[in-house]
Amino acid sequence: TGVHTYAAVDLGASSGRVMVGRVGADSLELGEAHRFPNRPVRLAEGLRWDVLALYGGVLDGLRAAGPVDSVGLDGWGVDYGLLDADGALLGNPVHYRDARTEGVAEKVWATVPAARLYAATGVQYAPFNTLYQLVAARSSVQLAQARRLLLIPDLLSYWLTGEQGTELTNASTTQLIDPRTRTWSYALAERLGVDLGLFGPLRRPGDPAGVLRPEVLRETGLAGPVPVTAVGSHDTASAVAAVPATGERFAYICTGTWSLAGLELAAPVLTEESRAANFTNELGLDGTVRYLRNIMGLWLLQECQRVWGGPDLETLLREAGAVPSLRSVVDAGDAAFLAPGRMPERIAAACRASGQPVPTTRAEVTRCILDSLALAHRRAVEDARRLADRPVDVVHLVGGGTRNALLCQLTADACGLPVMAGPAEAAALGNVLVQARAHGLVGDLAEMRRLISRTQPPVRYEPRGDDARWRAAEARLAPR
Ligand code: ADP
Ligand code: LRH
Repeated sequence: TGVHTYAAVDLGASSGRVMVGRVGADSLELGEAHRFPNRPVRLAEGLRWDVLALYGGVLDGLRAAGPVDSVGLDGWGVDYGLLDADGALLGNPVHYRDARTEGVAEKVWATVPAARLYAATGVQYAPFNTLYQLVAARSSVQLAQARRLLLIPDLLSYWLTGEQGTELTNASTTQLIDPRTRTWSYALAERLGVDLGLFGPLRRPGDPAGVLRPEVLRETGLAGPVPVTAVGSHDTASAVAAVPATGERFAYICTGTWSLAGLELAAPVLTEESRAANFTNELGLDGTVRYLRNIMGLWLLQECQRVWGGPDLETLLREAGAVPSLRSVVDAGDAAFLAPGRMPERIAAACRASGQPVPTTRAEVTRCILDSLALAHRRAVEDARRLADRPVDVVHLVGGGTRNALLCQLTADACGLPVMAGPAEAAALGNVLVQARAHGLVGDLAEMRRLISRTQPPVRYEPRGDDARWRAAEARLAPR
């Protein structure tokens, strides 16, 4: 029939899903085979991922997907599992929101100053960068016993195939890669006592990554051989690859648990000004650089929903839509919101501290979060185009947050630019198309994007022209 079928495993911080993409000469369809929650677990030793439950969800998803030509895996960045000499997992992978990295960066900077670290890796400061996690774990029994480190999507890929590797786009979130050479930063690792031998060989998106093991075929009812193909295994890399841009003058914002906002560039920006603005240079498909800033994202709302006992999201957003806009805003780029817990209180405290009205009802808190996210989107787009010296005519919004029409409209208003919203499952689409391309079905990145824009047309939001109000709201926050 000329139509090929690909399973995309996409592991987000809030849910995992197995999506099925059908790709033809000029067609692309995506369906959901299975979705499962990703619920971190707090143990006495700290916050951990329930990675076995995720693997179980992946197997269920592959069973539900049925026959496929290939499987690809992507997931959130920076975190990893350790394997012992027998290839068995050592403990539960540590969650990037765990407190073990508190104060670690400062210790690292005593050996390699922050400015040199940025010049060498282009990665923004975040306490959870893999580099800091490894330094935090330096004297742990587990790390001493470890013979292999696999980033989360690579770990699940290993369990499916028995083969080990380190996919490049996700490796770039470790802060151990040089974005100019696109390989390990050997000198830096040595200086900081990080053993690069722990990582498996680098793989690039499109590389073969093994075949499903016989036991996996039996458990999923699939008939082999089923190849696994390396994709942009950092979920943000896959999502950016699926931005349905038709021109070049676009900014993107991937909105899910995080908002990742920035530009696609041909080369990294490693200036001191860029470091001060906390922009990162992660690696994308085909030699591109994802020049972006991490913004707390819908995590702020997820955490409030948790405290409120899981109210209906649609009702909450409708009520928030009726609350007057921009009464109070918080800095959604502030790492103070990184840890879980007591989110409505922390947001109220931040409003109080900056002398703004304190949101009290759920609708007011939700409105404050959405206004604040839109404001952070504005700042990031503005900063990115200034720091990279690139024009921007349109903002593409992708990810689960595009299902939130209020957030899309507020982002258009705040940025003063048209917003093209969708697809919501961009990471899965990028994952599918890289597999399809590895099998000769689609062309370059621009062609992939045209195919997505034709088959999954985004929704357009026009800015409503109240720039002065957004500027005034911005002035209430601490200068960046
Ligand atoms: P991640 O991949 O980080 O787990 P997603 O991209 O799946 O995140 O986005 C999840 C977020 O999308 C949710 O926290 C929620 O705020 C938003 N979202 C999902 N579905 C809807 C919906 N039907 N209406 C409004 N917002 C939604
Ligand atoms: C989004 C994401 C983001 C990383 C964070 C840890 O899911 O991969 O790009 O910074 O998780």
